[in-house]
Amino acid sequence: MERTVIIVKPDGMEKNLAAAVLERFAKAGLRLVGCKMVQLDEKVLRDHYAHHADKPFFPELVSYMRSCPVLVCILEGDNVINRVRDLAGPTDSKLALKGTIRGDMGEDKSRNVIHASDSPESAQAEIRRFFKPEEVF
Ligand code: 3AN
Repeated sequence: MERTVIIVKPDGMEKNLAAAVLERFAKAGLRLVGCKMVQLDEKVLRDHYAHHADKPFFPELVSYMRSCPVLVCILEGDNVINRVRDLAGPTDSKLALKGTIRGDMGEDKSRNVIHASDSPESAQAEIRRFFKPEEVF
């Protein structure tokens, strides 16, 4: 069994899409083993997006992710990291196929509804970054 982290981003929260997003994962048979609403701060976002620190969109990305509370969840299932990324669709919502979360609910590269861990190493780091051990079930 593998675990992954998803974040319903500010555009998803503002559009009240959190339940619709979680329903897609539930219908795919993935189990929720952690879930909380949190206001992310600059420190945790700089850590989370460290691989984008030198990109021109980095300051905007950090301020966007701080613009309202988000929903951070851990999902569990076989091959869950790849399955969740397939259900999410590619980063640019405009390129995402209908039927994917980003294709159906996203707008562009930044307002793309969710974050999803991209590897087992990222998933482990993100579980530790966003959750205390007692918040994971
Ligand atoms: P993904 O979220 O699909 O794994 P990453 O890790 O490449 O994509 O990017 C992380 C986040 O950085 C994206 N979800 C998006 O919010 C933002 N981002 C990535 N590329 C761009 C871009 N070219 N312009 C604006 N924001 C971007």
